Amino acid sequence: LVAKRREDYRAPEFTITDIALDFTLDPSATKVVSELQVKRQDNANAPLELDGEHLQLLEVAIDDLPFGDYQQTDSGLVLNNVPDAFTLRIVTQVNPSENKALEGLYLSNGVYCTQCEAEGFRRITYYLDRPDVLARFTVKITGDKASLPTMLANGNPIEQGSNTDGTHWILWQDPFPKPSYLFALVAGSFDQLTDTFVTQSGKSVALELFVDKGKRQRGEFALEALKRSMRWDEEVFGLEYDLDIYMIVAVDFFNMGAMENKGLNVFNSKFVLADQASATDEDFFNVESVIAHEYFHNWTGNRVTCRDWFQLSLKEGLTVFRDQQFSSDMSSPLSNRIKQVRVMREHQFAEDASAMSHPIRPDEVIEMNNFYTVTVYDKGAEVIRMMHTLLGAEGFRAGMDEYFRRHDGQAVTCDDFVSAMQSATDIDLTHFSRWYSQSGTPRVEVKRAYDAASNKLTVTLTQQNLATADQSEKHDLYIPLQIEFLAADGQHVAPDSGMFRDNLVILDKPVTELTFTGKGSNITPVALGNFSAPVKLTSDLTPLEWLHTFRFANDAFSRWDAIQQLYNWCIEQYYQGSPQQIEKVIWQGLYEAVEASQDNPEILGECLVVPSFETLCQTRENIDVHALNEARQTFSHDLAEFMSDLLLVIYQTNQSDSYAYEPAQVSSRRCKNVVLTLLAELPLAETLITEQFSGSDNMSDTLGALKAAQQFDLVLFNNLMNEFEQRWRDDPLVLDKWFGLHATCDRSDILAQLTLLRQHPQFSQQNPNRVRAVIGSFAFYNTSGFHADDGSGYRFLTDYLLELDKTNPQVASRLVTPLTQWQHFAPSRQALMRQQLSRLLDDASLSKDLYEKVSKALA
Ligand code: B3K
Ligand code: ZN
Repeated sequence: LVAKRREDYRAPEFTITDIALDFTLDPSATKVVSELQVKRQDNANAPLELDGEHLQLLEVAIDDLPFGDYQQTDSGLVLNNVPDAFTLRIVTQVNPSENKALEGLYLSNGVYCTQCEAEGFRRITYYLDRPDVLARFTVKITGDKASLPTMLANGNPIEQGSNTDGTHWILWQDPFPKPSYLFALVAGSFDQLTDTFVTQSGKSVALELFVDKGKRQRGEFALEALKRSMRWDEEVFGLEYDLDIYMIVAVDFFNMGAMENKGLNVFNSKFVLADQASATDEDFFNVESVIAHEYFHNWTGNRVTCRDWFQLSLKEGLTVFRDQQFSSDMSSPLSNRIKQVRVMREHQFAEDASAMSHPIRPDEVIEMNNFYTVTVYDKGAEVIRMMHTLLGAEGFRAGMDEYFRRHDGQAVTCDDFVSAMQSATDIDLTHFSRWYSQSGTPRVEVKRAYDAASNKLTVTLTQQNLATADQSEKHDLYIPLQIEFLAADGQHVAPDSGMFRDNLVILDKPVTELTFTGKGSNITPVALGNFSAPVKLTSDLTPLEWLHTFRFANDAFSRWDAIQQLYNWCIEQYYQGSPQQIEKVIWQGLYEAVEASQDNPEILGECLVVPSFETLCQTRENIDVHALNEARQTFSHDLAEFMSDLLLVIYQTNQSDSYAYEPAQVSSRRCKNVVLTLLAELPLAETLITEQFSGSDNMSDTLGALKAAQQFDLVLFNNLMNEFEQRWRDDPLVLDKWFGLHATCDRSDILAQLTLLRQHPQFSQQNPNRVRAVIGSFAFYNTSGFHADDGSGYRFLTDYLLELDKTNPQVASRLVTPLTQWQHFAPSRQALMRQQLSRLLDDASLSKDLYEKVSKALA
């Protein structure tokens, strides 16, 4: 298997201006007639090489005459001696019911649907399946009238009719030329929600949401979220929707979250369906942000798309940034920012420290589906955010306007984006753009030195870019570091010079120095405000200075982060076996910090979350997993004990009468449930847990009680879980929460439990949501079970992946991630993990998805 390289990009030799598709739907033999208008792009005499996989070829004709001068290969069809411009007719047959990879055309509970990004269209017909070939699509669908009353494709329906054999047909036309990855077809029987949105220029858009029969009410929130997204994009970016219809379909079998197909988004039902009884606040949040994300793609992704897949962050990083800004406007900037930073510290830093490390614009790819990563998406969004910080909101908007002015209707590169942004202000982005090509997490160190003779304090900011698995040579980056300085009395002080702007310093070389003259030695630098750059920060702050930061910093994120840093330091003392290093004044300081925040449930709730095990791993090497996990738990226990009276008060004050999904309630509920998890360390929690469980009128509180019970004691946990199962046994989406809780339980017989879960009537290996709920939860979040000392957790995952890879390599390849991230652990554990990776690599039929990750992890 050879990797494709970014630098090998070549413009296509042919293009396709128009495509007419004609589908005759049948579960095992769907016929696809494709008529392409093909044009040669260069003068060479090259053959036409079309992509195609898992297709049965029935017919080829050029300009209405049968054509025989072609070869079928493993990866497609090569047509020799073709004219410079011609009509190519290709008839293929596919088998949707056997398609368990859920790429191309497949069946989800009887619903026909498609997933084409990145390279799934080639499983539908032979085509130039690459994003820089943009064609106008018309799509005719014929299907059984009774079982498939709804038949959808991109654009507008222009004609329909019935046949005498019980089938009906419909013709869709999409006026916007698009790459094949944005094609979609859906056919099935649904409940439908409809609405209208009037755009800022007065155009009326029909909104249509399709959900499983009986689930209409659960779709209402998503439809409202869609309207909020449409309005927001007009207000903030001046971007209006461009078709007459916007359709969203929810399906149960889906490999990822959702897909932004032009005018016809297909969604994992998990990101559409939500109501008070069945969805948590977090579910509501996710529904709204994924709805927004896919909607925002209509401009950043669809109107302007990627030239090639190495440029994926062009659309994904930018669209994630846009959905983050939207979410933050809809709810609260602070908790949103914390959520985003948790993803970076838990998952993206881990990826960058592993063999899968890659720049946000990768250079080498074997299987493109492996690169829909936290690096491309979330670090990509951080890079866009840094541009936003540097250019300011206005400059950023001007750059975006210029980007659309230059590139609407085109397939472009990340460089094109940066150059449009560059044109908006005087700020030179040349050095900055290295963030696109360099992988790895930079380290930034903050150190102070005081010279008494001159009464001068020097703050030294050092950046260090260490080699990663994919790149040995590194360069200095252009890092915008938000920073403030606190004097001993909590007042702010400013350095002598050297700031880019108020509170912003640029680190563009290995060492940057800021000096303070005549202000004494006692100055606390508060660096990385608002997480202004995706870096790992170390500093010489003392525990008491973290508390000082919490009290006096202006930046709310920095205040939260100060407490996180302090927790990290405390846990380290436990880990080193000397918790007595944590002096009384520190415990007391933490108590006071919590006490002082009582009227702000938002920051309070976030501050009472102890850093996750995964986050703790990112700043340590040679980790003893169980010792670190235990250190974290013991610290949590002691913290809960130390402030139990206060926690009880907070728990009692944060009760709301009747449920609403609105920011103040969400913060307060979160605060209450975070407190309950901490209290679950103590015997007094039992009544609180059972009472919350039985009195709950919403899924957030129910799940909060279950999580606390899981922490508290197995007997209570099992009782409540049984009750929960009785209530929700026929609701797979809700039952996923139940599966996930069982799979993350800290118990010695966890593997037997997992076996039982796999035998549960609602479990299905074909359904990615179920697989992620059971196997994914275990591998990613069951620290004690997955990392069992005898390697049984690793073996369990490997056994499972060997099976799953045969049907759904894309999902298998996601789930292997924890096994590939062995770098931070002690050598003996690394060996156990690598041993299982070798078992995977030994499988001769391993998919290229798994092969790419496993071979890198073993290199
Ligand atoms: N663009 C899709 C992701 C496609 C993943 C293909 N393996 C969803 C999104 O990012 O909006
Ligand atoms: Zn996206």
